[in-house]
Amino acid sequence: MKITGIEAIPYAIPYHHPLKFASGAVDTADHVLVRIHTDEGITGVADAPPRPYTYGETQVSIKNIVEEVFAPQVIGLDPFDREKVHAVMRRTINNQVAKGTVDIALWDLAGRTLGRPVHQLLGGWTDSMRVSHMLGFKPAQELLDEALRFGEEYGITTFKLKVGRRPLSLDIEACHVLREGLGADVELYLDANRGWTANEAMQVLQQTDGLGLTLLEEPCDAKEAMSRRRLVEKSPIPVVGDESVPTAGDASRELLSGGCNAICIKTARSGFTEATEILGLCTGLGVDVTMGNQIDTQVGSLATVTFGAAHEATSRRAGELSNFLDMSDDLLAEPIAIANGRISVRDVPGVGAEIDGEKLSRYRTDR
Ligand code: MUC
Ligand code: MG
Repeated sequence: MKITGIEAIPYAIPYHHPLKFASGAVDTADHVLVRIHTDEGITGVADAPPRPYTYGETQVSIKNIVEEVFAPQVIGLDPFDREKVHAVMRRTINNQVAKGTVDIALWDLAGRTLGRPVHQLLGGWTDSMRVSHMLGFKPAQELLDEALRFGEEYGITTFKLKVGRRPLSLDIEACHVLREGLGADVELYLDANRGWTANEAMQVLQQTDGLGLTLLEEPCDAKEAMSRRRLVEKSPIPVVGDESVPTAGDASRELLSGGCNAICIKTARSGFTEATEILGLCTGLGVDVTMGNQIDTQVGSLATVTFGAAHEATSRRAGELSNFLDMSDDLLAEPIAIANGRISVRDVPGVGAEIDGEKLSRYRTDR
């Protein structure tokens, strides 16, 4: 079997509810759909969400790196020789989302060729994941209304609150209002996207003491190594590395240097192959993992469920899987359903992301 072509198709789908967070905001899914074609007529597909404020990649850079740099060196390889494709991609530094998307498309291709769901090829642990919903910047009462609505409509009982605002009182108030309004049984955790200093994060932890928050993600820039290490040592809850740990090397550096003591795995930037390496590091070291969301479409969210449900360690916590609900539309032919707070894997060959051709024609921006 041989790879005969790779397409990187830019498209844009507006959000009806933009998401705001400390490092940026999203009001349009200006993503890239990657399709890997083969001489057997089987095609693998995956979605790339550009996040310039997180990794420096843009829609244009992802399209170019995939089509102009990777494709010429990868065409002709057997898609099952994944390590050879990775050797090609390793020759270009960074560009994690472009690389992760190619990797997921290869796994999709493998599943479709073998006639097996990729969640089984990866591990086959379970058939669904509990959903955590991400709450962006909003006044405290609106955050509570949104959380209550998601609890009622979808059965979601875990919420990640975007924080990292100044004055700190904005986020501290939001934590108190959410806990008061949602009750003790709902899980709440924080993600500051590097918005604070380590010392500010410490103040927030002190002033939210007793609220039962479970995790604190990227409180400050991981490059502020000394103060961040002090925070990790003193924090009563795990400090999660997210954008500081896109690769297995980054994860080991941050864990070993005390920059974090839990890891957020995102398939959008690590693919399934590097996500497996990161997961192995974490389980080996006894470190908790979360399945994060790169503000993914339904195509991307399906990839996260596929990886998360495949392993025991990634299924323990709720995965961040519901941002697509804020989009006005999607490319997935059969929409994802959230029932009783859970999303199921698809028991079809591959990852299960069948693309609606008419919608792709409508939203693609290159024609
Ligand atoms: C997250 O967990 O940080 C926001 C920026 C980004 O790159 O991902 C999102 C969610
Ligand atoms: Mg994060």
